[in-house]
Amino acid sequence: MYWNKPVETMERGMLEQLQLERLQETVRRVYKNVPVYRQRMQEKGVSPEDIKTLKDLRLLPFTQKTDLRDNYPYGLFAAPQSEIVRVHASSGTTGKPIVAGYTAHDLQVWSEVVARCLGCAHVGKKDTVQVSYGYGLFTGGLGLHYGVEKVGAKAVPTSAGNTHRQLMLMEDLGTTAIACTPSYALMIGEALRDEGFDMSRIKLTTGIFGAEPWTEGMRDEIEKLLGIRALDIYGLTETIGPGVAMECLEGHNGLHMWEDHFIPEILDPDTGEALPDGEMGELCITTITKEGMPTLRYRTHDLTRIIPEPCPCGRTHKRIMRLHGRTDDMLIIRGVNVFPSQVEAAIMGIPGIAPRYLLVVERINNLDVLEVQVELAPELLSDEVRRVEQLSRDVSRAIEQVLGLGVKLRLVSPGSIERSEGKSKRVVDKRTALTQ
Ligand code: DLL
Repeated sequence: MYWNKPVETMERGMLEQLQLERLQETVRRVYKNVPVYRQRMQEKGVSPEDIKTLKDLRLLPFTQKTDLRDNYPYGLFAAPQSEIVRVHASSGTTGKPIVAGYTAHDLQVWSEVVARCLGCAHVGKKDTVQVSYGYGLFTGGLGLHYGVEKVGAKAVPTSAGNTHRQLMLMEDLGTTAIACTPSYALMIGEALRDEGFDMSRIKLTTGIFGAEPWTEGMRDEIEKLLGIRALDIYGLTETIGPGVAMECLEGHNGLHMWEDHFIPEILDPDTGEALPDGEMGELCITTITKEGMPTLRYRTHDLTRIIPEPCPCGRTHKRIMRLHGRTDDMLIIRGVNVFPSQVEAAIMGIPGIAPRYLLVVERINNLDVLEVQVELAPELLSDEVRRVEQLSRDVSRAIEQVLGLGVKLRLVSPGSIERSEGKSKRVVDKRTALTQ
């Protein structure tokens, strides 16, 4: 079992000293190499020399997803392009994705933190791990993959989808652990049951689930269906990908954040003021070892709290509570991040379409289905059937291209999407499993 004991159980004083040194180095690096950070720091009257203690983190400017969008694709990179060996991407708030870059050292760090996560789940050399997160620009597949190899387990890179083949391989290869989104785990569990697989030939013991919100209720259901222990893994593209924090088997409550690589802060989402440990607020993360694209005080918009009590497992790295929701309107549909503003960007300017839309999300047979309702412009006569059909194809294609996700499109008659005097309602989320 992978267990970087000296680091994972490091005494707090030493850990904080290490964090300070790494923070200082990161701040020097971005100040020197990233004009946006330098300018922001100068505007706040802060220079790298002002970071004398960990508390001085609060002097630094925040980073937001919009900063990644505005500096697309490489503006926040802090290493020369010749040192970048990989990029990944995730949804931005409008048409373009956000891009993250990794140096060879960043990839080593990433494998290390994912390896620690697998260690938390007692996954090691004895295991065969089916990596059913998507491989590609999404960080889930490749992120888990290299961690699995680092712990010496056998990686089965099935990627997401093709459920029947997943089940066949699970049985034939003797898969003992699976990494995927919790909703896909439920689907797999149901398919195993419905397709009449002989459960005595399924060797699964452990699940590593994340990339979307899930609840204790969902955990119970997955554990029962698959006969496994289901553990929560957290991460985001902007800070590295999966592996920022992970539940351990001993604690089973709260996710250890690897504080020698990431510094967590909990903020009041409205004022941006730091809150004391134990209070619920927005998680803000500073990366302190990333070279390719370090992020200073990244506002995740994820809501959680720090659990101040030590964990029975002996790890000294602070735990965050299971993620509680978001402060913004980002939806996660089949593991893909979706902002309503992306749909708006896609449909704007298509002739015959009014800029009015509604996203309806449902979970049907444990699969998220996104219906997008878009209003036809009043001038479009509804008897022009061929025109409407063509329009329907154009609008679907425009939306699917921006989201990278299949949607069910419904063109609705002019004036039928509810108007509101205040903020317009863009989303109806009917997925009951997400209520905490
Ligand atoms: O979802 C990275 C990842 C891959 C994490 C595989 C875990 C497993 P992004 O696509 O950038 O990265 O999405 C990041 O997903 O800000 C959260 O809102 C949400 N999220 C990730 N993990 C969890 C989790 C990957 N365990 C965004 N619980 C984050 C709840 C999660 N939400």
